[in-house]
Amino acid sequence: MFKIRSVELTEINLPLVHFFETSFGRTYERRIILVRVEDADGNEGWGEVTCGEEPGYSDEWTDSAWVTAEKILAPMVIGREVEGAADVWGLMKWARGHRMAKSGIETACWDLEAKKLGVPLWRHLGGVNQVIECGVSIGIQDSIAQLLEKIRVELEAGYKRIKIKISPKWDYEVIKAVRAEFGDILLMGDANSAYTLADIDKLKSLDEFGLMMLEQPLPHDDIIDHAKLQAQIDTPICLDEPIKSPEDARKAIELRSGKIINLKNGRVGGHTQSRLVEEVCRKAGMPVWCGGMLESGIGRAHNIAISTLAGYTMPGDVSASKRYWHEDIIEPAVEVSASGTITAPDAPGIGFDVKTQFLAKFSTRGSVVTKQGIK
Ligand code: OSB
Ligand code: MG
Repeated sequence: MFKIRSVELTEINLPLVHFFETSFGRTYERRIILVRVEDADGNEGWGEVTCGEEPGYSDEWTDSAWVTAEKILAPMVIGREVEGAADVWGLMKWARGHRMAKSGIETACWDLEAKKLGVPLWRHLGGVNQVIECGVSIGIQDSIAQLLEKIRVELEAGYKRIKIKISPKWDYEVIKAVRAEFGDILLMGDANSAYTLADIDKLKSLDEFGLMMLEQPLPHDDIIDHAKLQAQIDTPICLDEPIKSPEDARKAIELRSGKIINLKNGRVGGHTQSRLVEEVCRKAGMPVWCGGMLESGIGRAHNIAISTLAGYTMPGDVSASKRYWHEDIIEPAVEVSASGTITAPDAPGIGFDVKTQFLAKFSTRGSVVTKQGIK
C-alpha cells in the first residue's frame, strides 16, 4: 500500500553514439522524459517515457507526453492510496491513449514498490529467468558495407540475434548481402510499416532468406492486412506498432495477424499491461520478446526486469548501454556478457542507481507535481 505524494518530471537531451535510422526517419539525439515518484513515506521510484522526439513511431512525442504527464496523468495518481503498483494503471485509465506517458509514471511506481519491499523488480513482477537473451536492432546505414561492419561488431560482442531495419529502398539486396556474408545467423527485418499489401511480391520474395521474422511490414494500426499477408508468406510476421493492449493481442491472435509479438512497455502502458499481454500470448502459445525505444538506463532497466517473465521466449532488443550512450545515466551501466546475455540485478527495485548529478547536467527542463500544483 502506498500513496504518491509527488511526480517529478525531468527532460534530458542525450546524443546517441551513432544515429539510428528507421523507415520513418533518423534520430541523432534523444529528448527523454524521466519520471521520479515519491510516496508519503519518502520512498522513491524511477520510470522513463519512451516516446520519440517526433510522432513517427507512435502518436506520442516528447512535448505531448510532457504536458499529458504533468497536467493530466500526475494529478490522477497523486494523493490516491493504492493497494499496489498493479492498481496505478487503473487510476489513469479514464484518460484514453497516451500509453507511453502513462508507462513512465506506472513503471516508476513499480520501482518504488519493489524498493519499498526490498525486492528486485524482476522478481516482484513475477519474473522467472534472471538471465535474459539479447539481440540488437541495427538501423538503416549509408551503405551495405557499413551495415556489414556493424553486424560483425555485434556478432563478435556475442549478441544472439540481429535485427536490421528495412524499407522498400533497403531490403532484398541488403538482406542478400547479409546472408552471403554471415550465413545462417538469427536474422530478422523490421519495416516499421513501410509496405502495403500492394508490395506482396516483394515481401514474398524475402521468404528465400529464411528470416526468423519480419516485423511490422504493414501500416501501424493494421491487424487485418497482416493476416492476409501472413497467409501468403512463410516468414513469421512479428507485430509491433498495433498491439497496444491485451485486447489487441487477443484479436491479433484470433485473426492470425502474425506469429510473434514485440512487446514494449511504453506502447502498452507499463508493466501491468505488459504482464497481461504476456499472459494472453503465453496461454495462446504466441512467443513475445521485449522491444526497445532507444531508452536511457532507466527504461532499459525496466525492460530487463519485464524480460524475465516466462512468456518472453525470444532474444529482445535490450542491449548494452554503450551501444547508445557515451555515458549512461545509471550506475553501473547495462552490460552484456560475451554470450549475449544480461543478468537482471539482485538489488531492490530496478537494481541500478540513478546518477542524479549527471542527470542535472543534461537536464533541459524540470517540473514537480504535487497536490499543491505544478512547480
Ligand atoms: O520499431 O522496434 C522499433 C527504435 C525506435 C522506435 C521503434 C523501434 C526502435 C528499434 C530500436 O528497433 C530498439 C532499440 O535498440 O532500442
Ligand atoms: Mg519495431
